[in-house]
Amino acid sequence: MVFRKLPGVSASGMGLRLSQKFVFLLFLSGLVTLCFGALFFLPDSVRLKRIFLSKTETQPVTVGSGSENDAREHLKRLKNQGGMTPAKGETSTKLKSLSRKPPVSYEATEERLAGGKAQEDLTLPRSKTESASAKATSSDHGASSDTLSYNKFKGCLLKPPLGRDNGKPSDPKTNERREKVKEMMKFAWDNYKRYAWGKNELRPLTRNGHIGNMFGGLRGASIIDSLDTLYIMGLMEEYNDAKDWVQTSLDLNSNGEASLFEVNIRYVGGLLSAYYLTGEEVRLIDVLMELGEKLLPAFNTPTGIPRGVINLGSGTSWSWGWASAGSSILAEFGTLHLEFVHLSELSRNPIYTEKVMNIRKLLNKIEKPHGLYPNFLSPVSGNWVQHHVSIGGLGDSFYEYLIKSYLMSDKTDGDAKTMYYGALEAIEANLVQKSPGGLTYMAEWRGGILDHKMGHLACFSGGMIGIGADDGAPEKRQHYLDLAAEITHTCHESYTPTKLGPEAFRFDGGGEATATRLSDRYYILRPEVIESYMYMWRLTHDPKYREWGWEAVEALEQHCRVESGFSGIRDVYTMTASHDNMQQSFFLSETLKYLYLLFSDDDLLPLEDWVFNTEAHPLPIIRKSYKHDFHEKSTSFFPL
Ligand code: DMJ
Repeated sequence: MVFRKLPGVSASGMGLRLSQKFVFLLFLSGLVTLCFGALFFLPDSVRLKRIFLSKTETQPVTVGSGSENDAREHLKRLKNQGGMTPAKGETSTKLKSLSRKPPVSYEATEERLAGGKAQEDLTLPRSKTESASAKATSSDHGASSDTLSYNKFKGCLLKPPLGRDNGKPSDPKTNERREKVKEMMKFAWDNYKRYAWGKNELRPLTRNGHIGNMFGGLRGASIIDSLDTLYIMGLMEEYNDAKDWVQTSLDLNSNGEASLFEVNIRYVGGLLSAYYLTGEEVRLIDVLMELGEKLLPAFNTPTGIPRGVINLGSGTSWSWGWASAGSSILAEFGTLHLEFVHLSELSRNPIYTEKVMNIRKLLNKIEKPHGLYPNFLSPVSGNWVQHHVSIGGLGDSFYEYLIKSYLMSDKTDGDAKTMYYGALEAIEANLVQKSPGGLTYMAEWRGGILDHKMGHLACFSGGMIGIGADDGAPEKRQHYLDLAAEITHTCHESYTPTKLGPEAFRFDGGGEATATRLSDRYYILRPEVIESYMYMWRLTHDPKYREWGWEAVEALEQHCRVESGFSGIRDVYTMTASHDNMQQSFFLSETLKYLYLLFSDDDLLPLEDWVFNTEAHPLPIIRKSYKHDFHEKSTSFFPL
């Protein structure tokens, strides 16, 4: 109609001349192209862009169990069920929609599933500003009761997470030692903050930050890794700085190549712990949900065994160049279980649990040489690629996560238990050795040939065997505790003469727990030996473990403390240190935390309620009484 009034437009039909029609069509198509093209220039967070330019376009085809599309479907379903409208002023993505669903306590869910409790239990988190303004106080360590459901979760713990008096030991000497560790943490943190804020690690000699390439462009690894340590130590000003950084500056829109394992144990683990300890879900939950989704495409392989490296932007994943024949690494794909189960618990999305259960199923089914689990597995064929077995690097935390999965499931995960004790039996039969000098150690196994070498990383196994002792066969319990003590003793023996230990030590060529190669003599502030002291102290209360821990504190002070932080050293056999100029983030999350716990009462993060992930981030045991049963009840799981 409008056209009729235009000059030069005839009244017949549309009334346009051919040339006018052509110009008009040209104009229209130009406009459409312009609008669509403009989408490319919008920030990633804009919803329209997400709708039109779905990330799945760049994903490899999925064959394994479940897929990222399952997650998207799930998100869609949730959204359709309502309650998922983005808050005003916030960017909206499917993911953020999910994350805005309040974390529901296990107890609340249980009640809802039973058809009893009303929806008030699903209290929405307070707004960002409200939460941010709920500043922490030193007495409550910042714990807020943001949601009723969080309170309910806390109500299900057997003991208060921080103990009666934040774990303060009554013995003044022990308390002094604990205060010393706290001072070390503050010193390490202050220097990180001063010289490397927002970077991944501090370079304490050159006084600058290190980014590295493990986290795919993500920043602030030392911040995320420190959240829970600062919190349990009562360093509240520092904790609040760390929390504020997460809320305002942690950027997940990175496009780099990340280690699935490292991002999981440090970022996912660190954020989960921070949430469970403090209840401050704003941004923590959002970030966790978004990060979880970003990791899922790594599982898009024919077997569902994830590849080791993932581009957090595109979702493309591949195997490490150094891993034989495109294989995935046992200690990497076997160290996801604890965090992924908690991601499912918080999001009420079973996909994370399904992914790790699929790995478990495959490993359970596959034939194992002498009952052992080799370190390399093809994510395409699902077969072992090499017969190299190690309790140290490449294998270590797979075993750790078996027993901890069992413990974290409130001892209901029978498969994890069977696999753990089966693996331990095979390890004892094939790898555990006694040196001529009477030291017990874990050798490495290469297709039946033993390499009489033990890595520093393998020293975590003292603690692992210790915490698993009680649930072994009754006739084996004392034996496991003895074995744990022997391994811990051997690792302590390797800490000489600086009282710090080498990266790897050997028991051949006349050596006893000694690094014979120059290239094995370095110490990079690793926690594993101290980790075993902490567990053995909790299990036996033998005072020697605290004495050994104190030796390590003094050695760290003498050899690793420099003017602006702590640094690894190049040779543990030289009294004049040569520093490597790196304060690893695990020094803050693990080494100092385990030392602090060693000098604290057992009621600080009691083992009855918490398991530590492999980066020492405490995760709560999921009680039978409030655990979600996704498989049976998933349809009735979400509020309609
Ligand atoms: C940590 O990142 C974790 O403990 C991991 O499992 C192995 N190594 C480092 C610390 O040595």
